[in-house]
Amino acid sequence: MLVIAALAGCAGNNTATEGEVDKNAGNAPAKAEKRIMRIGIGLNEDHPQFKGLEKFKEELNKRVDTIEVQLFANSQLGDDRSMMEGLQLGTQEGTCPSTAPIVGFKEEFKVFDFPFLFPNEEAADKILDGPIGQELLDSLSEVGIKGLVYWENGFRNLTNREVPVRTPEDMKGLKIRTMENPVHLAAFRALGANPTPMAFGELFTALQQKTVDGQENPIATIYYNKFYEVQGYTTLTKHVYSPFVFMISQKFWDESTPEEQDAIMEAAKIARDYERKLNREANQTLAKELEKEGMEVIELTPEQQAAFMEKAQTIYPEFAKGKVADLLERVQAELKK
Ligand code: KDG
Repeated sequence: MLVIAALAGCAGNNTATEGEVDKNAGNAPAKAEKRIMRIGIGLNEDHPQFKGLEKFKEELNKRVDTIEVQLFANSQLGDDRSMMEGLQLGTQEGTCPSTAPIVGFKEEFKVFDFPFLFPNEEAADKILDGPIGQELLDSLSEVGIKGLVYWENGFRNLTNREVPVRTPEDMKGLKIRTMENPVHLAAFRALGANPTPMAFGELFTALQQKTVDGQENPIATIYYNKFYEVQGYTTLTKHVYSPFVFMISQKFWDESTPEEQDAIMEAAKIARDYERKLNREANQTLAKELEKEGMEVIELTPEQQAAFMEKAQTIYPEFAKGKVADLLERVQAELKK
């Protein structure tokens, strides 16, 4: 409790004053204090996610001069879960996690974890940018978080150190790091692997020290985080589409003026379109670069991919329950239209 109280105490200090106001005290009117918006992510500065945040900062600066955005990559402010807790406490203002770790805060986000749900990015955009996606973003307010918009992480693929995986049988016994999410863990167990949850910031070292044999992430992350230095094979399983949620603390949002709120939302949307474009280009082009770095990149035949789909989807009944089942049905119905 003491730690929480101390952290919450710091939160009130998130303002900065522009210029040397003190020297002019009594002469010129003091310039308005800027509120600081600290945004942290797990990925690094090369990833489209960080470029998207830079775009957000630029666009926000064009619109208001009362907010100073500060960006932190490489889990400098913590992992996805602890950063979201920071948003709730008001000790950090923004972050952009994959939806998978959000299920610890709002179970309904599990709907995006069902393997092989979205056939392509456009189908994902349709759901995420439509009423279902909005409903889920709005529900975050109940846990002290303002969900702004969805950005893209992308279709996840398997990498591992030693086996050219082409069938679920090839994964037998492989120790695979997943995000902290029960649906992902179950799906990898169903595929025959030995999954273990871990924060992203610990992953490279775990691969290097062989604590785990493999992991799963979109191509852009595999490339920009240099996983090719410690992994031999990428199999293009595309087993799940990971959205990012760009989110800020409800406290920061509520303390913003209507003008600032409009500016935050507009900048977040412009940055979303920019980030998705960069990310799609990266996910299209970087497989070749992985090969140049010495990785074998395995493209599955439709039959091979169907074998992964069949096994992974056996977990649907276990997790399609209650509110999650209703959402899943609505997503599936919408995708059929
Ligand atoms: O910046 C986002 C990352 O923290 C994380 O969500 C990336 O997909 C990810 C993973 O595998 O943890």
